[in-house]
Formats: sequence, C-alpha cells, structure tokens
Amino acid sequence: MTATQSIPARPGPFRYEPGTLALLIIDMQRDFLLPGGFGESLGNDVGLLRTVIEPLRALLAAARAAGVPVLHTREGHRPDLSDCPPSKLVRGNPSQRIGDPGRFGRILIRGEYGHDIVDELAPLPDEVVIDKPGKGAFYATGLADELQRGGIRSLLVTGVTTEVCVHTTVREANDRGYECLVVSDCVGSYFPEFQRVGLEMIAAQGGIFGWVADSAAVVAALTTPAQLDPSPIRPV
Ligand code: TIU
Repeated sequence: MTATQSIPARPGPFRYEPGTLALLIIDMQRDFLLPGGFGESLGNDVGLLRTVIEPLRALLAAARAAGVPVLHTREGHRPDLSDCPPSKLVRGNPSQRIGDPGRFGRILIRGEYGHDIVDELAPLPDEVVIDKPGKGAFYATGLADELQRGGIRSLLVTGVTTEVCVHTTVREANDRGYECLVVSDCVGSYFPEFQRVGLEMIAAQGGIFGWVADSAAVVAALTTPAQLDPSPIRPV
C-alpha cells in the first residue's frame, strides 16, 4: 500500500503520491506581467495576468513548506537570437519585437531584467529554473531529465498564459505520461474567455489533458497528511 493524497478537482479527484509531486511555475516573468514587456508589445493589457501573483505566492509558500519540489520556467532567447525561429521573431508590433529594447531591457532576452521572474515569486537557490525558447516547457529544455531525476510523476501546473505556454506544456506533459493538475486561480490569460475555455478544455472529456482545481483545494491537500490507499496509482 502506498500513501496517496487526493484533491477535489474537475473532472474527478486528482490522486498522487506526495513524494512524486512537483509544482511547475510557467513564465511568471516581468516581460509578461509588467507594462512595457513582451506581453504588452503583442497588444495585450497585462492587468489580468497580475491577479495570478497573490494566489500563486500563497501556493508557492505552501509547496515549499510541504517539501514539494518547485520548478520555474522562463520563456526567452539567447542575445544573438540564434534559438528564436524567424516565424516567432516577425510576429507582434514591428516597433517592439523579441530582442528589441523594451522598458526592462531587450525583450525576452536571457539575462535582461524583464526576462526574469517577478520579485514576488523569485526562485530560491535550490529550485530549478528552466530556460525555454518555445511555448512548451519540454521543447529544447532539460525539464524531462529534471523530472525523471526527481522521481516526479504528477505536476501542479501554474503560471502564464493559460492558453499559450500553460496549455502547450500541459499537452506535452500529458503525452509524456505526467498527470497534471492545473490550478485555476494560479494561471492567467490576457483574455477572460480564453481563461475560461482554456480551463474547460483541460478537464473536458473525462480529463483529456488533466485536472483543474483552485488553489484553496490544493493548499488544503498540501497541509493534510497523506492516507494509506490500497488502490495503486498507475505509474508513468
Ligand atoms: N502571448 C501569450 O499569451 N503568451 C506567450 O507568448 N508566452 C507564454 O504564454 N508564456
């Protein structure tokens, strides 16, 4: 018998073995969350995304207190843009594209102030930070190796934006056998309708990509002792 934990979720309880769970925080970078960054350069109002910071800060504190490993990602590119496909480079406002000077340094370029994670969610020295050139966190990164090394099978997925980097990452993770719980108030979109539909898509069809629950349900589980459970959870 293994000790398992269960979180009330849609479309049904999300069960996991506590030692195999990690918190994945996608792209909570200044370039997406602060005025003057990449998100705004694409024509977006960054205000909606900022609602994610406080609930995610509380969830991050609970995960750290429970000993749940935390992995952060950052979307961005090398200063010479050699890892940025031309198709990505030419999109958006022609006067403010990836690599151009923005209010917080060159937009979405590694090492620049705007590329880094917002102060409220700053990684601790022992937490993994994955730099990714794409929308998905598995593409051209060491994330799969990190998860395997840590024995991780279940992911609490948070960050921005719901329908772009969160969705792409959840789909990638699902195809690789990871069980993903998307935390509804800890993911954000520039578009309210995409937020709603993005979350519905995850849990539809019996959980086609994963599960959805709010941070209150997740924090409650993280602070409750696991139960001995006779029915095994299918391994990755
Ligand atoms: N534009 C948009 O919604 N998102 C991105 O470009 N990247 C992430 O979602 N991180």
